[in-house]
Amino acid sequence: MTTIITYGTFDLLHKGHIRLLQRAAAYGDRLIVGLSTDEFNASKGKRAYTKFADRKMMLEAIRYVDIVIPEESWEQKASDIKKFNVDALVMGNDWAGQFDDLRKYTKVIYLPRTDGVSTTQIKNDLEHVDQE
Ligand code: C2G
Repeated sequence: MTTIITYGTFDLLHKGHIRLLQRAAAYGDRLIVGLSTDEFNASKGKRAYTKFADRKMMLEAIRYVDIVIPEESWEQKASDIKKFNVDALVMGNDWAGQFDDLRKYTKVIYLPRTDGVSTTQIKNDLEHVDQE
């Protein structure tokens, strides 16, 4: 049983998120997602539009996702890796190098981000839609 883990906020779910999950899942038999809680997002300087419970429900509905756990701190990754016997941590390459310290516990893979889409861009575009 090869276990992959990834972490994120996954707010306003879009194809960049889905493509990351799809590619991450392809590395193993099961994919665990550490989903940022609303409180942890605040510490990342982010405020998700969709609350944790609904983001969790939506991720669990994605065929590539097997387990969703709360991401409450930066430090939990090492213990998650041990607890779930993780074979690889997979993240988008906007995080390239940030988690190399975890190479002592597991493989660390950074995948190219999907160009042209981001939650921030969606929010900006919607703000400028002409009011009917
Ligand atoms: N992503 C992507 N392409 C995009 C947008 C996002 O591949 N166009 C990837 C990111 O690189 C990340 C994942 O999708 O691996 C989730 O992105 P976010 O929800 O923005 O997560 P982030 O805020 O980067 O949180 O401890 C790690 C953090 O929780 C990651």
